[in-house]
Amino acid sequence: MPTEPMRTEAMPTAIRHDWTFQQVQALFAQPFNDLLFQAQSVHREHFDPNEVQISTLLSIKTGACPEDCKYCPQAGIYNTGLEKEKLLEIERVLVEAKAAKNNGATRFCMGAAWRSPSNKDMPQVIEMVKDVKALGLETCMTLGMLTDSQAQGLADAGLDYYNHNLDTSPEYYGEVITTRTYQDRLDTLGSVRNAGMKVCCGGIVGMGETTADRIGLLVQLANLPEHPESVPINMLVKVPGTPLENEAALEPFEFIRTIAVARIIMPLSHVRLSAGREDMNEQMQALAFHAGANSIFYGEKLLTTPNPAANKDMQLFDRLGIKPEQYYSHPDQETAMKAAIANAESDKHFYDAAS
Ligand code: SAM
Ligand code: DTB
Ligand code: SF4
Repeated sequence: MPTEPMRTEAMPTAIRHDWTFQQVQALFAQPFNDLLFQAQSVHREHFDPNEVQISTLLSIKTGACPEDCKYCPQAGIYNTGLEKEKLLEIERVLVEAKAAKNNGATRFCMGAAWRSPSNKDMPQVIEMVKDVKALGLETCMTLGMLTDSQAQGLADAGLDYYNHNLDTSPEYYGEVITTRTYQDRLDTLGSVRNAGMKVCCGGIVGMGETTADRIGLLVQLANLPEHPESVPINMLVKVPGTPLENEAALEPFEFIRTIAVARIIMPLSHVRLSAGREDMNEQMQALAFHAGANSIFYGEKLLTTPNPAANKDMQLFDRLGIKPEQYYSHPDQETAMKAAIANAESDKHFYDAAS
């Protein structure tokens, strides 16, 4: 009986866009150690296993969103007690971007609680892209649905990445969002690609979906015409006032399996351990890195909810021997990381051996 040839260093995992549900299900169903070994092996074909890319988020327009995403504290129809804010002034954005850079981030991601940007807001947003980029940071935005011409305007301004998530499987999607369709999201991803920007696209787990839905999401992502360069895997942040506030927690190993399968089927993508790290202990985060996650959101706030303190992350990196990506080529970042570690060490109350 013919057998599959053994994969060697000289035969990297193929980049495929024809994954079937059954194939991805089989990856998921492997014994945990086999899955992690495979994920770590694929990871090492393309990445330094001890480097993690770090991005800092800023909400540039907060709350009062007209959409009904059931997970989201910014949807205007849920009472989450969030202070709404209009589009931030450019000066304020630049203060935050400079602080992110000084803390060692290499990418600055700006998010707005919009269904889609209005053409009236585009000039201000475009100026933000140009000015943040001029600081020497990579730029990312997530503003909702885009038309082709809005996407082109952002690309022309130099925007490096556009984040637009598929969130879940096509089958579960309607349980979570009713005000825009899955196809709307795919269309925006098409506009972003056509405009020449890099795509950041992933989803959320822990919303009450099944394993089949998590598989369905990953199949969608891997079968896009090109794999997203960045794949954020968010663990639901359960915000009081949202319809998903009492959702049962996802089993931690199921979360790690999701990361591992994303790594295997999108070998060249950065897989981001995204929202939800406040609810993960250090061991779980270390397992996620072992499963092939190689990007995080860094800084004490996501868009509106808390994220681990920067010095706590740097201390964890230090203990795991992880370096921020581009650490060696950015002297600023090396200085920032050393300062953050020193700060963490003099601030021992952040170190909780039980966590
Ligand atoms: N309004 C734009 C949109 O939806 O495309 C951009 C901002 S929106 C907050 C960006 C992404 O954040 C969502 O697609 C979702 O994946 C993620 N997100 C929002 N609330 C979350 C939560 N409570 N837990 C985890 N991820 C969340
Ligand atoms: C992504 O996938 N996760 C980020 C970013 N893209 C924009 C947002 C997470 C938001 C978590 C809830 C909040 O802080 O409002
Ligand atoms: Fe609005 Fe985006 Fe939140 Fe949905 S996820 S409610 S579109 S801010």
